[in-house]
Amino acid sequence: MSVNLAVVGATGAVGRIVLEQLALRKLPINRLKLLASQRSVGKEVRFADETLKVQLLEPDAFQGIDIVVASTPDEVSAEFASWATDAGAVVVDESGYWRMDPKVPLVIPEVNPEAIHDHQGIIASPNCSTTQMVVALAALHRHCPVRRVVVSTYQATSGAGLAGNEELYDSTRSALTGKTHPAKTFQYPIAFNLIPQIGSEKEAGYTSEEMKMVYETRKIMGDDDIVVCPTCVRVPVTIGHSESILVETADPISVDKARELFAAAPGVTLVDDLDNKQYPMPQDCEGKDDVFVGRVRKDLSSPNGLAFWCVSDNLRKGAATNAVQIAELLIQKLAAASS
Ligand code: 11C
Repeated sequence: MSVNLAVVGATGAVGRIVLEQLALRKLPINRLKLLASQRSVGKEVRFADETLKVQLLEPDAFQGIDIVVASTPDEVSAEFASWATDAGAVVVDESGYWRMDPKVPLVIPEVNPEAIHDHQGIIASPNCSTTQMVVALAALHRHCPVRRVVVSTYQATSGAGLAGNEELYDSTRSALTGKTHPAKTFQYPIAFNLIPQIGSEKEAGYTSEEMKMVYETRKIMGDDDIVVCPTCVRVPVTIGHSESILVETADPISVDKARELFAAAPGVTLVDDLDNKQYPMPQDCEGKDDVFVGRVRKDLSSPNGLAFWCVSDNLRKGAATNAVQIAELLIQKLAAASS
């Protein structure tokens, strides 16, 4: 079977990769519609062998559409989602707006694919820093329940969209020529710097980005007893979020067993050979769909603890790839229902 699919936010940093993924993964698309705000209307975008024109995101835009893949700011998603669901489409939404709504499944296909069956028109895709951590944690959790996580992130500027990368380039050029570049997207100049704030203050001294890692992890893993203590940091890297993760499980897991679990887990690639300087780095993970894990070792401070390093392309598995994988699951579900 083939579907009519709309991509909302097609000209953004993630939307462009959604289109690449749709073509690369050969989704059975009958009609593809590209939607965006007035600013992008009329822009031409290549898809496979075609050139498509971006159309206006408006209430009537979803007639005849089966599936929507959307990468927009929260407020845009809050407004358009009912236009799509009223027209009978299912929305795969990458914004943060719907994720914690109890009626909306929050899905990582390698972790909780069954959750898509409970949708009521909207399925949410998690925040990028949550997704890569949960794909890795799930490998351990299936063997022995995860109880506590302490995570520090090193997040790429593209997490803030195309403007984030522009600001890194501009502020780097300015710094190299002895000038100062005003920070707009980030709180401070990002060149040659680290900024320990992503998002706004949310609760108890944690930022909105950090609290996403707390709440989304529990919802996806279906376990409200998992406690997460995050620190999210913006770093001068364009693509690829990195995370230093300490995890405590209900019983100890040996390093060898953990490596075996990571190596066998869907969506995980293990790169772990310190003697030969082999570990994941953002440069090597850019443009790839997996979550990369390395530096697996015992947590010296806890008998049930393991430490590891985790890197993934935040625009791919962290955003576009995960959403397109959810669309694939929906198409399988539609095909099964129609056979
Ligand atoms: C960042 N993780 O790196 C954010 C971007 O909730 O989908 C994605 C925000 C979200 O800035």
